[in-house]
Amino acid sequence: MANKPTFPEGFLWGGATAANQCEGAYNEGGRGLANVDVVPIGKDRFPIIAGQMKSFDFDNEHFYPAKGAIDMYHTYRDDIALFAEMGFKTYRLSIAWTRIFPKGDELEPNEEGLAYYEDLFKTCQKYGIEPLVTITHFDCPMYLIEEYGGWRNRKLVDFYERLVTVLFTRYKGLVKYWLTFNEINMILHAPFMGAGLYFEEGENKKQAMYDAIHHELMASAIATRVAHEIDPENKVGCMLAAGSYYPYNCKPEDVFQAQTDNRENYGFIDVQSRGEYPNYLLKQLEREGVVIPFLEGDKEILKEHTVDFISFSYYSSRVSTTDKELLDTTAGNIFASVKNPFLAESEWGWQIDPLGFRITMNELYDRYQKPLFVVENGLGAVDTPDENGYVVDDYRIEYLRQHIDAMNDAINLDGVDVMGYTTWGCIDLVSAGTGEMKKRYGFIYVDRDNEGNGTLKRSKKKSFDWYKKVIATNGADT
Ligand code: P53
Repeated sequence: MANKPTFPEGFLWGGATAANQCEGAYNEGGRGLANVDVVPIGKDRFPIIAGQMKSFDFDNEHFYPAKGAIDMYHTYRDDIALFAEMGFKTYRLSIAWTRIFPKGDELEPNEEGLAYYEDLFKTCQKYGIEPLVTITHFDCPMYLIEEYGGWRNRKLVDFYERLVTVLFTRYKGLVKYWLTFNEINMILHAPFMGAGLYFEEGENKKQAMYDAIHHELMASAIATRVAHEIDPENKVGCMLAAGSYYPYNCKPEDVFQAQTDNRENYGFIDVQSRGEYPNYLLKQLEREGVVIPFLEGDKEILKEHTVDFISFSYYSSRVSTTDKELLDTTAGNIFASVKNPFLAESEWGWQIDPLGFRITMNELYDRYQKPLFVVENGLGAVDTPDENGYVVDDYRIEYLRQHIDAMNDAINLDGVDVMGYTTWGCIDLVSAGTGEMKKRYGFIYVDRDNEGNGTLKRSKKKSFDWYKKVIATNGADT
C-alpha cells in the first residue's frame, strides 16, 4: 500500500496505562487502599461493593486483580526501556493518589510515593519520553469514601487541590502534560469507579451524582489554575470516554435521541473547555429537580480556568434509537449501546469503527476548537503466545492500522489539530471493565492469567516491531 502523508512534526506517539491496572504493590511504600483495589474479577466486580463500602475487607472467595496487577511498581525501569525501544515520544500513566496521600486528607504527603514517581519520570526523561500524567484514573482513597462519602462531599475538592499542588510543585520541569480526571463522564455509568460513589437506601442518586460531578469539575478547574500558576509551561487537559452516537435510522426521533446522547457526554467537556454549564444541561437538571451545588465564586473559577487541550479515549462509535426494545444491544461494555448492523465486533462485543474515530475527532474539534490528544485506543483480544512468549497479533495490528489511518485522514484531509496518540495498555494489564488479564491490549505480552498465575515475564508481540515502524515513519507507513 502507498504510504500516507506523515503526521505533524513533534507528534507525540506512545502508549497508556493506569496505576491500578499495572502497578500492583497495593500495600507497599506506605500506600493506602483505594476503591480500585477492592473490585474483584468476575460477576461481582461492581455490585458487591454497594453493601460493603463502609468497612471493606478482602475476602477469600474473590480474586482482586489490582493487588498485584503486572507488578510494574517493581519493573517500570525495564518496561519503560521497552517503550523507548519502540520509539515512544510520550508515555501516559496515572498517579495512585494513595501513594501520595494514603488516606487522602493528610496535611503532609508520603515521601516514598513522591520519590517513586520522581524516579519513574526521570527514567522517562533519560529516554526523551514526555510523561503524560493522569492525576486520577478512577481511583479514590477508600478512607475518603468511608469517612466523607467520596466526591459527593465538597471537601474532596480541597483534598484534590492539596494533591495537585504537591504534584505540580514536586514534578515541575519533569512533567508538562496533565489530565485531571480519566473519562470524567464514566461517573454516570459506573459511579463507584468514576467518583467513589455508593448510594444510601432511598437516596436521590441523580442528585448525588451531580453533586459529585460538580465537585470534580471544580477540582479540575482549580487544578488547571494551580498548574498554570506553578509553571506556565504546564498544559492541562480534560478526558472524555468518547465515541459519537449515530442515529439508528434517519427518522427525526432517532436523530434527536443521538443528539441527546452525545450531549450527555459533551456536557462535561462543555464545562471544562467552554467554562460554563450548557443550557441544555441546566434545563434538563431543572426538569429533574437536581440542584447543582454552586458556591459563591464557582462560576468565575470555571469560566477562567478552562483546559488547554481535549483528550479522549476512543474504542467504538455508538448508536441511538427510540426503539431500543426492538434491537440488539452490544455486549460487555459499560457504555452498552444499540448494535450497529454495519460493524464487526471484538471478542468482548466492542464494535469496530475506524471511520467513527475520524467522525468523533471532527465533532470534538468543531465543537471546541482546541487541540485534541487521543489518549486511548486499541483492541482488547485473547492472545496465544508460543513457547517463547511470541504472539502473532495480526488482528491487533489491523485494528490499529485502520484507526491510525483514520486519524491521518482527520489530520491531513480535515485539518483537525491532534497533539498525539497513545494506545491503551501498551503493555498487557488488568482490564478496567472486567478485571481480566485475558483481555489484552499490549505490544508487550505479560505472562499472567486471570487467576494471578504466571511468571510476569515480558515478551514482544509481532505488533511491537510494527508500532516501532509506524513511529519511525511518523505514521506514514502503517
Ligand atoms: P477495558 C468502558 C468503555 C469505554 C472505556 O477498557 C472504558 C471502559 C471501562 O471498561 O475505560 C477505558 O479494560 C479506561 C481504561 C480501560 C480501557 O478503557 O474494560 O480508561 O482504564 O482499561 C479499556 O477493556
